[in-house]
Amino acid sequence: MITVYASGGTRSRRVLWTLEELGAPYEVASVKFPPAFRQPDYLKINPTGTVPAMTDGEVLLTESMAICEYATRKHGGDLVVAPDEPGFADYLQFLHFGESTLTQPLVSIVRYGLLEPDARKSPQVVEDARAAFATRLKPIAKTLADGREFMAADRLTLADVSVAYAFSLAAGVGAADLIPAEILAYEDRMKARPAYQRAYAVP
Ligand SMILES: N[C@@H](CCC(=O)N[C@@H](CS)C(=O)NCC(=O)O)C(=O)O
Repeated sequence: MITVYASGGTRSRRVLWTLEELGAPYEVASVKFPPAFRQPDYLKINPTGTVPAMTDGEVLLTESMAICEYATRKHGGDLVVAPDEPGFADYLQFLHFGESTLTQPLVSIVRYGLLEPDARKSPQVVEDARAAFATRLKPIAKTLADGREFMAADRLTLADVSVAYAFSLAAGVGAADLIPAEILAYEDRMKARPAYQRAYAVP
């Protein structure tokens, strides 16, 4: 049985959304956020203190998209795209872009705009991060400009799970104003999915 160590509003949402789409059995272990300060015993499971983490028997994974891929490969389902399918390159690009490029400026906003004590907050870092996020939305808008419903392969894939989380985080950190209408329409399509709603409702 998969156990997901999760905190509401975090990248745990990607994992829960994937598991809900797959209909895979899992249990949630709630972790108080930020874990390193509010739940130090969690460091015995994940020494980096980040969420999500996943255990499945002896297996431990601590990268959200690795957990999503693990669950998909283990439980079947068409959330991954094979090399011989149309959309494989877009799938790979946005699977990684969502975490490595799109989410990163938002992390700076979380830290230097919200979490740090006032003396360490930095309006300059937040401004720079907002600008970076706005720039990094451009490849998404360009890709969606052909009228596609999903990021790749004409169906929901882990590429959507990866990028859509960034939009929900942007809303949570006051950066939704940077997201153009066509991307918000895409996000609305994701939000309309019952599995998304079940996953994002987990506190
Ligand atoms: N690349 C990792 C990043 C994990 C991560 O940084 N999670 C954040 C919450 S969304 C966290 O736990 N931050 C607390 C900390 O860095 O101490 C993933 O995709 O799972």
